[in-house]
Amino acid sequence: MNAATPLHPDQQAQELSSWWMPFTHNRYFKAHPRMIVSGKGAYYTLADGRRVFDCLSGLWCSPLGHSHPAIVAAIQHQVATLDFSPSFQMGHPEAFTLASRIAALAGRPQDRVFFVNSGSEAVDTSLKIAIAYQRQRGEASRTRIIGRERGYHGVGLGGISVGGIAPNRKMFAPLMIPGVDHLPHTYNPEQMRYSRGQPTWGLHLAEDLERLVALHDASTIAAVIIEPMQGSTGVLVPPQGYLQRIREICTKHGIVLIFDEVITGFGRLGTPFGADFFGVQPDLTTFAKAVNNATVPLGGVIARDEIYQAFMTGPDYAIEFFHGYTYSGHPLAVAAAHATLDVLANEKLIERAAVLAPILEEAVHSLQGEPHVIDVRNIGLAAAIELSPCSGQPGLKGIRVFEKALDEGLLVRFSGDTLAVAPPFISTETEVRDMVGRLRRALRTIPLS
Ligand code: PXG
Ligand code: PLP
Repeated sequence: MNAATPLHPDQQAQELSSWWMPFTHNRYFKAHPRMIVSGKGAYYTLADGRRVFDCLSGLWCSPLGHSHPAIVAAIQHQVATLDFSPSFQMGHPEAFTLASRIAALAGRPQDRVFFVNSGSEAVDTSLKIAIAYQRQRGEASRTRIIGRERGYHGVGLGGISVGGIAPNRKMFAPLMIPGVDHLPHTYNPEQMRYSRGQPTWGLHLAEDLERLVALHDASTIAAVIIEPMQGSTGVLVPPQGYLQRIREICTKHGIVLIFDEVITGFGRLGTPFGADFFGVQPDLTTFAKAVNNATVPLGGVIARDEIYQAFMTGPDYAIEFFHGYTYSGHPLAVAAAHATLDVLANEKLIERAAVLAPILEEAVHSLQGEPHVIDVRNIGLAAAIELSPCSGQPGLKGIRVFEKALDEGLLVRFSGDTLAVAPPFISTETEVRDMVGRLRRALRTIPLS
């Protein structure tokens, strides 16, 4: 079928029925399909020929824009040279050099990098490393993991257990890992509405970690996992000093601190990692998405050298960590990541994200006072706009604004009644301002209800 040829509705329903789509209102979508057929730079082309600005860089993952020629060439070359190679007891050179480059970019060249294929796998891998590390160092009673309310850590069984988004959890209660507890989230609209960057209120919420330590005893707690900035739940920015305080408490009690940097890694805050932006270093860092501009699935965990070393016991011919995926270190994903890191450096795109950040901040906060808008939050090159829900129909306003924005030539992300934007680093200043201008028009055309 030619992607651009519209189908008869009956035929369409038939064509769309087989794919059970992820995180999608399947029935609504299949009745009102929205197809993307190509992408170039900061724009997607839809099946009806419309060109739309990619306001969320794909799903936070394509900051260099789509089909970047250097990345395309690298993948094409790689698939013709070595399309797959096993990574259990074998290796290919570029995976090793990529691991070194990622550790260096994180400013921790001694650290070790474990490759996986998604953020969810990165999270589950980090939890396994944390638990096993505690055992390796003689602290086997440390089995609890502390997550955070409203946290999103992917959809693996570990990730939903430590995550804090109710719909992702409620159906799966019997599968959850035991012993998990959660820190409170830090969002309080009364105290921080329309904050620019980090809110000044909320540092005391870090003390809840001390409360959890007092409740469970440090000897039962292996790790704390948090996103430096909660992206998926709508750009919840940590209060000033909060992450520093979490770090101090973890250090004091021998708790491994995991930063889930699946969204904040590789430049989204205008620094290589969120850890750099906030000046707080974790013990384990998860990454995925932007590591290779999302061209081929890739994720990973960066581990402090001392954590790696704790596993290096026993005979040297024995496997030290029983974990890995068929596609760990996949050659295509690795080649795409090398090309992505080259482009980030050559085109100075992390610096560019830092330059665009205040422009985005200025622009999105100008939406304060527009119809439906009840809060605006931002950090780095990311922002969220909170909409007043339609009475009795949460989520409907989000869909309405999303659809109007599409008519204005914008692909924004909505989750419930929250809109999120995280434009590509290659965007121009005009495109960033124009994105907000179009959003304003969309907001103004939707009836108040
Ligand atoms: N951790 C964090 C912090 C994430 O944001 C994951 C783990 C899971 O990654 P994978 O690759 O398994 O999806 C994520 C993913 C959105 C959105 O619109 C966010 C994510 C994924 C899809 C959409 O906010 N975050
Ligand atoms: N299920 C079966 C039956 C398998 O053989 C494997 C891998 O060999 C897996 C699941 C895991 O697949 P992956 O390594 O791609 O995560």
